[in-house]
Parts: sequence; C-alpha cells; structure tokens
Amino acid sequence: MAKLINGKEIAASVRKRVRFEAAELREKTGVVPGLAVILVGDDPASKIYVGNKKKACLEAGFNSFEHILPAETTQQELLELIERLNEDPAVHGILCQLPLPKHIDERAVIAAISPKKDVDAFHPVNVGKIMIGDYDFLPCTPAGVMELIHSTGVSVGGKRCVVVGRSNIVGKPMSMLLLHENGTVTVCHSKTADLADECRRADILVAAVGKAKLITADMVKEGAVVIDVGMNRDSNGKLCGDVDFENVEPKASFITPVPGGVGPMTIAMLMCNTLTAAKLAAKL
Ligand code: BQF
Repeated sequence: MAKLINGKEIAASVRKRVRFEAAELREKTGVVPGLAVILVGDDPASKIYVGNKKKACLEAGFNSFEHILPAETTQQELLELIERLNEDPAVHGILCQLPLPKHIDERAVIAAISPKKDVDAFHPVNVGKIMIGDYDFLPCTPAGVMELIHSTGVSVGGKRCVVVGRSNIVGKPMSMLLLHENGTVTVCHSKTADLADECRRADILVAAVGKAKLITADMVKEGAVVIDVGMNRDSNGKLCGDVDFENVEPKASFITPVPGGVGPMTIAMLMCNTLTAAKLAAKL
C-alpha cells in the first residue's frame, strides 16, 4: 500500500505562505503582486485552468488581470498586448495560456514576454538560466513535482529517476531539476526502445506524456515513488493521469492521485513565481 501524496493539501500550505508574504510585501513597500493571464480562444480545459489561476490570485491577495481574446486574434494584436503588459508596472507576471490557435507562433509569443515577468519560465533566457542552475523562476509543473517529492522525505541524490515525456514545458525541465539534486536521470519518449524496462529501473518515476494509463503495474519497481503529471479523460470522460493508479498504487511507496496531485501544485508554484517577480520588481 502506497502513501498518497496529497497535492491539494501541500498546495494549500504553499498558497498560505505566499499569501502571508504578499501581505508583508504590501505593508513594507505598498507593492501588490499582479498576474496577467492571456487566453486566446475558448478551449474548455484552458478556460478551467485560467479560472483556477484567477481564483488563486484573489485568494493570495494578488491583483489578477485577465485578457480573454477571441480565437481570431492576430499574432500582431497579441504581441501588442504583451508589449503593453511588459511596460505596466502593476503587472509583475505575464503568462499566455497554451496551446495557442494554429495561426499564432507560440515561440514568438513566449519570446515577447519580458524575462523578468515570465512566471511560466518558458522564455529562452529563463530556460538557459535553468540549465546552468542560476534562475529566478522555475517552470511551475516541474517545480511543483519537486515539492511533492520533497514532501515524501525521499532524497533524489543518487536515485535512478526516470522521466517519461520530453516536452519543453514538463519533461525537459523536470529532468534538469532532478539532475540538479543529483539524481541519475533517464528521459524516455516515443522512440524509447523498451519503455517498460527503463521504467522498471526507476526509484523515482515521473510520467508526463498525456496518455491515459500508459504506466501499468508491470512497469513499476516495488517501492518506487510515482509522480503522475498526466491530465487525460478516460473513455467515460473521467479525469485520469498517465498512470494506471488502481494497479500501480499497491507497488509504489508514494504516489500522486489525479486529480489532487500535481495539478494544484502547478497553480501554487505559479503564485510563488508571481510573488518572486513582484519582490524583484520592488528590489527586495
Ligand atoms: C487538480 C495543464 C495540460 C496542458 C496545459 C488542479 C489544475 C489541474 C488539476 C490546473 C494544466 C494542469 C494547467 C488540478 C493548470 C494543471 O485538482 O488535480 C489545477 O489548473 N492546471 C495549465 O494551465 O495548462 C495545462 C495541463
């Protein structure tokens, strides 16, 4: 029987600390952290995520600036909005909800965000800083996963860590954070010759693919820490992760549920990054 990693509870305690520090910042400097969230189009999942971010801002005592744009918005219009937000002193963090409509170049949009306000840490400058271990912001999901791993008391140093998935948003930065903590890191992907074999070696297994129940019990070592970043819908429309939770859970030492695992931590770490951006802007 695995111990459940309660992401919802851990995220709530992170958000409580952020709220306290934001109040302190306000008393000392008058600065109220401000987060601008841009949503282009009406993808239903994206709308929920943007709503979660707004709610977290308001609960933390931050200002939330929502920019909901129609799907037909041109790249030029979006870049002009980002330019205005870059120059707005009330805005400390800017994020553009991904994915963007196909006619907009995501890379150009990310590159337009001031690195100082890039609370998703997707800008090439911030990605580079993460590589060399000298950063102000960590990408929210990998940072949240590290917090969840820390909560188990299991140290990463010397452990075999297997990350399944190599996206710029999760897999790649995730592997770097595990490496920074002296894990021995393997990154698996769609061309990996024997995924099950690689996964079975893992002391710490992070699944970030986007395929429901890809990680089955036969792929998990007895006693492994299993972190599920997946957000999928099963055939019944129920939210489920990349891990076959029911069958993997008895083998794992610790495991995250979906929902209530990594997802809430992503939001909590976004609040941390926005607070950091506000503190840096206030030269604290
Ligand atoms: C929960 C995201 C895929 C692609 C783009 C809490 C969130 C999700 C789940 C949430 C996610 C996933 C976000 C739960 C933000 C995490 O209770 O389990 C919160 O809002 N997330 C996103 O902004 O973009 C995504 C997943």
